[in-house]
Formats: sequence, C-alpha cells, structure tokens
Amino acid sequence: MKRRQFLKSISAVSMASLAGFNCTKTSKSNRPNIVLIYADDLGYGDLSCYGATRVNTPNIDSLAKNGIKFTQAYATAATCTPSRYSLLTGQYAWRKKGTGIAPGDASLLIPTNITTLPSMLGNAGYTCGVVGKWHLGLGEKKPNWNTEIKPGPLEIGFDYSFLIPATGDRVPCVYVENHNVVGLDPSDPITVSFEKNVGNSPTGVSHPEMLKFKGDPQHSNTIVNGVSRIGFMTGGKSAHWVDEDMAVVISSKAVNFIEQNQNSPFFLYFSLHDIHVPRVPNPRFVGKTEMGPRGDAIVQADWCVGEILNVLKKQGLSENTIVIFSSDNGPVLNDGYDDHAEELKGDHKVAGPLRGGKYSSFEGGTRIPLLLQWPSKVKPAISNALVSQVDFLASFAALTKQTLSDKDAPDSIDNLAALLGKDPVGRSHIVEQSAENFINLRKGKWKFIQPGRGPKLNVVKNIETGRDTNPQLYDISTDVGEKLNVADKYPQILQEMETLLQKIRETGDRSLRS
Ligand code: NG6
Ligand code: CA
Repeated sequence: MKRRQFLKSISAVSMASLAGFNCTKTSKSNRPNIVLIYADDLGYGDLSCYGATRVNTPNIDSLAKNGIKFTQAYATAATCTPSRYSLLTGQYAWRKKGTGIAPGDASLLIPTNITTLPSMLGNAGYTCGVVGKWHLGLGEKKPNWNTEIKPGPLEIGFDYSFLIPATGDRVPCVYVENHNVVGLDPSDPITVSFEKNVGNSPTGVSHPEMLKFKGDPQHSNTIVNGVSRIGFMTGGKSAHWVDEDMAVVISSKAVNFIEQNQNSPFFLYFSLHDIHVPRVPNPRFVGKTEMGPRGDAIVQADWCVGEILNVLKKQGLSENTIVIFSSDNGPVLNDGYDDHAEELKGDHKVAGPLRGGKYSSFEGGTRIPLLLQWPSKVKPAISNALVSQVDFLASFAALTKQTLSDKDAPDSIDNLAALLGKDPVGRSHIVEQSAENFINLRKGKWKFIQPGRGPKLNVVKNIETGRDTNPQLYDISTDVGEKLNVADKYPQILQEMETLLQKIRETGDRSLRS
C-alpha cells in the first residue's frame, strides 16, 4: 500500500472513530480542508474589498471581512502558466524551460516524479481535486483528445480532475474529466492544430457574421459557440463547451467534489475561467455592471465563490476549512476580443494604484488580491506581510507536518505564520517574473527591474511592460506606482539587489533562507 493510501485509510478510520469517540483536536486542526480559488487575470483593483467601486463582490468581500486581506501578496509570474507551475511545484517556473504561456496542445509540463502541492497533501492524507482551468499541458506528447489523456493532474498527485485543458480562448473547447474528454462521440473525433486549419470548420476570418464579438488575428481561428479561438479544431461537436455555462458547470463540479469528500480532509484547487477572455458570462450576470463583459465576469467570479462558501456552510465545514482566494496574474483589458473592456471601464482602476498589468514587470503584473479565511484559527485582519503563492507548498507542508527534502519545492518557504496572520513581515524578498526568464526583485521597500530590451509599451494591450535598457529601482514604500526611478541615487542598493537576484538564480530560495 502506498504511503498516501495508507494515510488516507487511517483518516477514514479516524473519521469512523469520530462517531463514537472524541477525535483529538490537534489532528483535526492540523489537517483543515483547503480550498484554493484561483481567478484568472483578476487585478489588484478589481474587487470591491480592494477599492473597486464600479463592481460589487460581496462573497469575495466576506473573505476579507472574516479572514485576512493581504496588501502585498504576489503570484510568481505575470502570466498564467508560469504562475500555476510555481504554485503547484514550489519551484520558480523560470528555472524550467518551456513553462511560458503553454500552447493548447502542450504536453504535461510538471514532471510526474517530483513533489507537488497535491502530492504532498496526498501524503498527509488529503483527497485532492482540481476543477477548472489547467493550462499546464497534458499527455506525454501532443495529447490525443480521442483516447486516454495522460499524464495529467492525476499523475502529479490529484485524485480528481475536471479541466478546461488550456484557456477559454484556445482550442480544444472541451472539458476533460480525469483522463477523458467529457461527452465525446467516438464517431466524431477531435482534431486540433495550431498550424493550419483542419477540416472545414468556420473561422473568424471566413465567417465573421457568426461571431458574438470580433477577435484579433491570433483569436480568429476556429469558431466554437460563436467565439473564434486561438487554434483550429474539428470534430467533438457533442463535447463542445458553452461559454455562457462554464462558470455554472465548473462550480457544480467543485461543489460535488466538496460534498463527496466532506468526511476526509480535502484540498480543492478551484481554478476559475473568469475573468480571462473570452468574457461571455451567463445571461444572469449580463448587465450587472456598467463595465460590460469584463465587469460582469467579475460578478460571475464572485458568484462562484459564493457557491463554494454556501456548500461549506451547508456541510458544516466552514469553521475548519481554509479558503484562499487569489489570482494568477495581473489585469488586462483588451486581451484579444472586442468586448469593450477598455471603453467601458470608466474610472475603474484594474490594478488599483499599481503600474502595469498582465505581462508587465511593474507591480501590476504580479501583485494580486489574496484573501485567506479560516474561521476556527485565523482572526480577521489586514496584513502588509510579503507573501508569495510559491510558498503555499512549504507552508501547507508545515501545517500538515510533512517534511520536504532539499530537492522538493526548492523555492518554497514556510511562510505559514504570515499566511495565518501571525507574522506581519513575511518573506524578505519576492521574485517577480514578467516574460519567460525575465525576473525582477522586491526586497523590503525596494523594487528592482533589471535592464532589458523590448518595447516599453505593449501597444495592443495598452500595458506598460516595464522594460527599459537602464536598470530601475523604486522605493515602493513611498512610490507604489513606480514612477520615480532612483537607481542613480542608490547605487549600493542596486548592487545588492543585482547580487541577490544572481544568487537566487544559482540556488533555491529555501536554501538561501536557511
Ligand atoms: C496570449 C494570448 C492572450 C492570452 C494569453 C494567455 C495572443 C496575441 N494573446 O498568447 O489572449 O490567451 O496568451 O493568458 O495570442 S494567460 O492568462 O493564460 O497567461
Ligand atoms: Ca492568467
């Protein structure tokens, strides 16, 4: 029997004994359920609890009211795949080639023989599920969508998966449950290509009249459900998702997972599609804001959070469940479709006071909302501690008394005290990845952006990239908007930051700390 199965069977025994005897308090509080709700492209200024006024997010705000609201929390990267890679492996993605934005037919990026967040929690007796956006590749080579698709989440520690395989704007537009496409008719097999059109499916270019809204050239390939996507696909008609139903479908899968596992400790990674493009919210949310689909998608994300909080309450699990809400990277308005996000935003500040957004080296790229609620243990507070999603692995290992070897999760630090509101300082530094392998550093009050070539402005997305051929240094304590480059004024600090970044390149963050 594998260690994790053994531990799970112990957990079943202890649950059984719970009926007749008192379970020791310590073992239960050492193994709270953990639900990580991960929004997509949601910015630092996109929630009412972070200052937004043109959109209301009461369910998410309740986490801020009843838990900890972090003001200096970071995703490890300014795009999706590397952030998620780091979150699940405790290793900075820039250490591993090929972890930039994954194409829709990427093979599994996470090695199956390393410790991951779910495999570690599995060893601690947790049942682990992932529901929603994956975007970390599937299969050994390009996946064959018509057969068993593996390796995937089940091979890196999850016990259950229900996935949007890549992104909503990429083919294939189907859900994958465990190893198979959901609802696939074998007589109508799926073919996918990112090089050329396959079959004679209409595209955004050939059939613009079929579109709900126009896509840019990259998003003008095969049309599924009135939305042209990145990439071409044919077949699998009975399995196509309906964008308008996506939030409802994945929320119900997440709720089912909680209901089915309420008697053992569980870890649910609930990875929302919102508010990534294409933004096609369910009719019940259309018009809930004056900001068009992007604002309405925020309301929809808030509804998804409400579904989770409701089922936890209904099952009597709220007290001993850690609920975390966060985002994989900063915000973007126009990310490929004419959904009027830019024109309708009014005075809404997607990144709050921060500069830049998704893809950027500025704070708006990686500083994101992070809320943590654990009613039986954690007092409501606002925390300015430096926290990073790369630390979930080591922190939850500490919580569940799991030991990590030196090789495991090399950049993940036990930052549990900060996450639970007991340490107001947290990490000494944060590594911020913008594009692949391009990394910047926050340490204490300083932010260092290394010199690099490339356009200063991403014209299409209207986002400042943060690139400059000169090094940049900002005093975040007085200049959170990174307006005044003080690199010339503090050459010694600049030197220290460069040296530390070099050290981090050479060795894992955890070993640096010890
Ligand atoms: C980019 C897409 C963008 C989005 C992003 C992934 C183009 C021009 N842009 O390549 O629309 O899909 O990938 O976003 O194709 S992420 O949040 O999953 O990283
Ligand atoms: Ca994202």
